[in-house]
This record gives sequence, C-alpha cells and structure tokens, in this order.
Amino acid sequence: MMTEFYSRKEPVRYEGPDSTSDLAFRWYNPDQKVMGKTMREHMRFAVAYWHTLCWPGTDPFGGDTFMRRWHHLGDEMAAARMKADLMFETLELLGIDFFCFHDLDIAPEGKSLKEFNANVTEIAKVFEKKMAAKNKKLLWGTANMFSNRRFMAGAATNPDPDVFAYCAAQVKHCLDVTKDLDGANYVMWGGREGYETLVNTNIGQELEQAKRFLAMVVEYKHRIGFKGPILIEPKPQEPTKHQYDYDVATVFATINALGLKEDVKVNIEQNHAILAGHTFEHEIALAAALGIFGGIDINRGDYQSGWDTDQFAMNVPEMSLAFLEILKAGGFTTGGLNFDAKIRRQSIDPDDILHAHVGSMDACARGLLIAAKILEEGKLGRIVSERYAKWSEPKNRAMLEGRETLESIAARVHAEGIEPQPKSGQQERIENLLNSYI
Ligand code: XLS
Ligand code: NI
Ligand code: NI
Repeated sequence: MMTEFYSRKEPVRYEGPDSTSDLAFRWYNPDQKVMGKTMREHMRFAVAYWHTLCWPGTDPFGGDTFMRRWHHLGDEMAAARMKADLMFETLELLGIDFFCFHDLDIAPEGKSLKEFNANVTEIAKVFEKKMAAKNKKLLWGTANMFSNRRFMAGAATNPDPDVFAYCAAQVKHCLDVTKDLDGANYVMWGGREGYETLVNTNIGQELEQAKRFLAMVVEYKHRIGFKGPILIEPKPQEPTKHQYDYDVATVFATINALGLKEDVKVNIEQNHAILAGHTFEHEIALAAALGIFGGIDINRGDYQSGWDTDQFAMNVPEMSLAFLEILKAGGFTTGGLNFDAKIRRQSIDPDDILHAHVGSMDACARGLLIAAKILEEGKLGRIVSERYAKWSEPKNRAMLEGRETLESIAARVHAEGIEPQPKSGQQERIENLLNSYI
C-alpha cells in the first residue's frame, strides 16, 4: 500500500532514449548487460536517508520550505516510522536496491545514549521486516557525530576524552545495527574531525586520537564478524575549517600507517573532491591505484560557490570520465553509488525527489555506457599503453625492480649516450577522441 506522499504510484520504468514521458528511465535499464554485468549490478544505487527524508529545505538564511508532515507531528517516534515507510516506498518507485543512513536520521536522540540506542534498534527492527518483504538492502550505516553540540570541538578528535568515549559507544551500537541489517559497508565521515583555529589546537594529539579510534573500530568489526569494509569519506573542510581526512591521499597516509589497507577503503564524494581542488575522477583513479577504492557518494558540487551544495549529478561528460575510472578499477565490490544529493530548496513537490533520482540515474547510466564503449574499443587504452611501452623493455624494468642503482644507471646513461627525445602528450587529440563518444 502506497502512502499519499508521492503522486506517482507505479515504479518508474525504462522506456528508452526516445521516450516522451515526463518520468521514465531513458538510459538506466537495470537488466541490460554492459561489459558482462547488468546495469543494476554495476551501479548498486542507494537512496540517502538524510537528504531525502530528514532535510527540511533549510539554508543559513531561512527555514523549512518542504513542510513535510513528519517534521510537524510532535511525536518523534511516529515521525521515524513514517520516514521508514517512505524510504521503502521511494526505493520501490525508483527501482533502487539499497539505502544508507546515519543513526540520527532514522531515530530520535531521546534524553540519553541509552534511549538513543533503543530508538535506533527499534527502527532497525522495522527496517528488517521491510527489507525482507521488499528485497531491499543496506549499502552502509554511519554514526552522526557532528550535529549535536557535544561534538562541536570534534568527535574522536575532541580535546575532551569523555567525548572520545561517548563516540566509541555510539559507533559500537551503530556498527552492531549495521551488521544486524547485513550492511555491505560501514562509513566514517569526520565532519568535526578537524579544527577551527590552530591557536587552541594540538594537531599531533588529535591525529593520535583519530588513529586509535579507527584501529578500535576495525578491531571491533572483526570481533563481531562484520564482513564489509570500513569506508572513510574524505572531505577537506566544511563544517570545520580544516578536516583531517582532507582527500584520498591524506586518508591513505592514515590507513597505510596503521597497516589497514585490507579493512579500510574510501568512499569518494564528487563534491568533496572538487572542494579539495581535485577532479572527481582524480580521486577515484588515485584510490584505485593505492588499492583503497571502496564506494562513491554521487552528487555534484557547484563550481562557483565553493561549498558542499550536494546537487544531483546530471553532467554526462563528467560522469563518463568518472565511470571510465570506476570500470578501470574493476567496478564496485561492496561499495556502490549512494545519492548523497538533495533537491533544491525550491523543489518542494514530493515528486521532485523522484525526478532528481531518475535524472541522475540516467546520467550515470549514460556515463557507464560511454565509458564501456571507450574501454571496449580500446583506442584510448592503446594510446596510454603506448606512452608507457618502453617500461616493458628488460633494461628499463630492471630500474623499477630494484636491480639497478643510481651509479649503474648513470654508467649506462653515459655509455649509451642517452638523450631523451620529448614526445607529444596529444591532449587535444585525445580530448577529440573522447568527445567522439559523447
Ligand atoms: C557530508 C557528508 C556526509 C557523509 C555521511 O558532507 O557527505 O553526508 O556522506 O556522513
Ligand atoms: Ni557524503
Ligand atoms: Ni558531502
């Protein structure tokens, strides 16, 4: 039984690129095979609880524009149950298999951590039934350790050890619940793990706290037999001025220092990548090269405003480059594409939520199709491998494999009179080639 929320009552269907329907998939065809896997298997789309059901349309200058019923009920547990119904209705209408949540998205805090834990568990029980009935899955759970004022100076990196301890207790419960719901991953985003000003901050101390916290989460995950990886979501700033998990490279330093490459990967968000001064595809390619590619928060940042606008990703050329890197990385294993994206605050009709997801799923599907074609035709791949081809010659391999030293290489350079001859990087020629696919 559908609620009255959406005017749409039937799941959105694939109708192909020529469809004239207002709401239909033109490119995302879940059962269509692309490079050996169906689109549904490639994408592993997830709906985010926080943007879709919790955010009321506020901005720093104004309040609730959406006026959703559950925000005005006056009974928080009733609101939580209403949101749970709507999450599964949304998944059904969109044909999406997964969802993601923060503990605080799904249930009210109550007056103590004990009450909060109990509320979260109660709603998780509701999820369990609905997930079984509707064949839906949890992509990841995460703990919100940034909204409440107790976290204003940090969560695990707070100067106050009581906050660190509180966070340990909160994450323990959220990981338990994620495991009970068979979550495929557990995410950690450190919104307050950073600093506002160095004048009151001991960076060295805070980094030690962050490392110990992560190590404990991994120890606990093994103890309870949680199979999925822990995913750290890098972001350079906002809400804090400087966040410790700045970007993929910075997060890798921590993961590698702890020797946790098997257990901890990254969840890369488009908007966070560009806030860090990178492209989205750079972050994906780097994570893949370092062996820590986990999942994606799919959205789109605004290139002018310089903050985390979390718009729905609709830009097909950008998606094509991202999917090129995702496919080159071998695609997702446990991770997926979580819509960490919100409709604009003027998009007040409930159906706007459906249009946003459908449009972005289509943009992703087109990106996937274009990237697959580029890979299958192999022209781009050949240009790049040719550029590095000389590295496969034995004398050059020897330099990389530790069988040469600076002295032996210097001797060879002089003996052979090596003078490197520059070659064109062919950027525009390659860009023309890429445009020919789009
Ligand atoms: C905020 C983050 C957040 C994480 C989950 O900028 O993107 O939504 O994805 O805590
Ligand atoms: Ni995110
Ligand atoms: Ni974000």
